[in-house]
Amino acid sequence: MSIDRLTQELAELALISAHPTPAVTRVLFSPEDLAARKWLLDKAKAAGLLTRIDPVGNLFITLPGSDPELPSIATGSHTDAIPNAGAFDGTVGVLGGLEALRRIRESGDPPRRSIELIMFTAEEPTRFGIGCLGSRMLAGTTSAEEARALTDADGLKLDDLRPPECRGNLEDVALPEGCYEAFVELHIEQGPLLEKEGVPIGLVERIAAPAAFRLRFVGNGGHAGAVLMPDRHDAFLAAAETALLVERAALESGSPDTVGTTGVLRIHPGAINSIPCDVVMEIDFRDTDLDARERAIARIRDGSQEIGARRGVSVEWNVIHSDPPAICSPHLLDTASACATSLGYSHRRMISRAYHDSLFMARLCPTLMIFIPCRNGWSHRPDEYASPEDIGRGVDLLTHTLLELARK
Ligand code: HGY
Ligand code: MN
Ligand code: MN
Repeated sequence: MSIDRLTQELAELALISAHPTPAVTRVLFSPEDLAARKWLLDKAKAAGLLTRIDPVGNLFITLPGSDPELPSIATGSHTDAIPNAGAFDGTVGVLGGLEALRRIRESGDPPRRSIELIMFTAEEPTRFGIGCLGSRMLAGTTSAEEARALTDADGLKLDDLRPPECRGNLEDVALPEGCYEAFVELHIEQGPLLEKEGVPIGLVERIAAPAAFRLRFVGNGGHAGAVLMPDRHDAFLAAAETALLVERAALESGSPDTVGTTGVLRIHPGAINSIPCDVVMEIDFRDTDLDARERAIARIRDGSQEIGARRGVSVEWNVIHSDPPAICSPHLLDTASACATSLGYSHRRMISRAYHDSLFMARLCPTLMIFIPCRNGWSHRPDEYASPEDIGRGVDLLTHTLLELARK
């Protein structure tokens, strides 16, 4: 089956970006995000599929089954992109899912269960500092009230940003458990394993548990020339020492999968001749081993207080989110493995170190992720790349797996 249509669409979507190609930037409810949503809905309608949008902006594209009362089979991913990202993170799962639905519809043999493609709102944390907002709300992990309280760097809230077509009641987003029979997400690996081993397909058993924290350091500030070093309470240096502790706690956690990143730092007043008096720092910390993660985080939290006390800087610790890892469905793993074997695709079981909407869909129904290789394992950068051949195998397997699940 030709992959040209999908390859062409991935290239088209990549051009809907706040930054010039090859960079891709599409932040929640930015003009580019809204344009990408409209582009996708137009594609879905042109394919004769049903579409709807929920109050937080999750898009649902449905291929009705012959027995529509049965719980549907779902697939999906995201099209939002962090600043200076690539063309394949998330989009392979959304456009690959659209391609699968079109192929099934074009086969003329309707599935028994309806198959629903979901484009999740805000998988990336860029706008509000929390990832997977759309799937968290579908799973009821984030309430409407918590979502309304979120503010972006400009103080804007969800209700300031939601486009007219998403104007419904946020309380209506959450879905009941069992609403879907299964959920399968196709995604690039965002790691080097599959390419290194020359294996075209990864079947994900566990999705790492992400936790994120916002720290605020408040010191005395002052004139960069007039305040002598022993008299300083420099908020940035307390943050810098804490960032190094994040690295050490991850390296010394006792688990090879622990990763810690200080990716956001805001310094006030941010003038070259003024000592930083107020610094906000955001930490992303993950592991598939929850105990190892929690031990390392406790070390960072206690250490940051010790650093602040020693430097005369106050330290505020806020949890942005702290989620348990997801375990994928053994039944779905076996189903996809049998489909891959029938297609002649070698495959391996593995973990996901990135988080995905599957992390929250796993709270609603049996869930599986299918990975394909990406060049050098690179992702979240403009030179992120997945070949048409690898994407084609991923879509073949996704299509066969969805069909297999939808016929039961
Ligand atoms: O950060 C992640 O793991 C995902 O790409 N948002
Ligand atoms: Mn991403
Ligand atoms: Mn992603």
